[in-house]
Amino acid sequence: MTDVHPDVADTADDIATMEIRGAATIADAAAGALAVQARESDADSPEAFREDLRRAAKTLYETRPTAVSLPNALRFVMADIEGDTVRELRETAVESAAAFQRELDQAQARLGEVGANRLRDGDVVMTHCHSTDALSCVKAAVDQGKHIEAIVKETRPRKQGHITAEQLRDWGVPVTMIVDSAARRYLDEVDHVVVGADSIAADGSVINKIGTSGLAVNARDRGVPIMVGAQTIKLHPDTLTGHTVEIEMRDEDEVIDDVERERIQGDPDGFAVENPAFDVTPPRYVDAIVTERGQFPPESIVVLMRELFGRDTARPWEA
Ligand code: RI2
Repeated sequence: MTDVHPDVADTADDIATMEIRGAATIADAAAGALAVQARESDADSPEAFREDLRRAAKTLYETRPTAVSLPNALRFVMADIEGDTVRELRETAVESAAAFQRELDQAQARLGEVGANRLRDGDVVMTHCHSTDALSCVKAAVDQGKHIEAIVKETRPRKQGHITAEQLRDWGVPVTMIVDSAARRYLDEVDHVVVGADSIAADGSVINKIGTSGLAVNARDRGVPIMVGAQTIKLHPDTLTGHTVEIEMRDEDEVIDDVERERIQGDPDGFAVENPAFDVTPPRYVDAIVTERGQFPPESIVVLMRELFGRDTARPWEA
């Protein structure tokens, strides 16, 4: 049994440590890594080649299995690998990964056009975390000549809001950065909350960076519409068959380091820290889920999910 290609191991590491992050970026990287494994595999039989790919997929899958775009990317790429020879298998694998990456690329631009139609000239948006899908809606609106301003939530613990702020500023969108707990105070000045999704469940629940659900509840209370930008790669097919979405718990060091712990507590025992990465926003707090296939009320997303995934929730990374 050979190891996975070093590029696959590197990609897996980068996904695990969040060097590579954001659902679409993760999916793109996973597809790219499978293509490398396919190109570089020295398997001498179709069975060995398939096993090589399966192990690469498993290595990638195990990094952040709760980010659904990752298993969806693996499913998509692996589903189109066909042939009776290593050469055919290799070619179809490389082509399948490339087709997936092309589709992913176009999906975001299409989604952005749809989301931009919801934004009017002069609107102020509030963002949470960093989502390329959500930002594509703002970018498309700016490209349409609309003046958009942004209130950007910092998004603890990893502060990905800073990435959002920098990106928006580079597009000429005036940005005001706030700490997470200031969100409610600023909602009166906001026309749309625009967030992304890590995954979407069959009932229209949105799983996104921790803090999204609290923001959505506050926004609903203030009458501010909530738009979720999410490519269909974010749809979680396992939820069609009753599975729930597992919430990733990340290392407590992201919240508090040992020095700080020691300073506050003196003795780190009896002082627990929890660090859930995501939370679940129920569909009643979401106005629209914007995808590359159009805008959906959250309750109807199940129709799109069935159309795209059927009832097939293949797990090609399993032996
Ligand atoms: P895109 C991020 O999670 C955020 O929760 C963001 O909304 C979501 O991924 C989607 O990102 P993390 O990967 O695919 O930072 O829209 O944990 O870029």
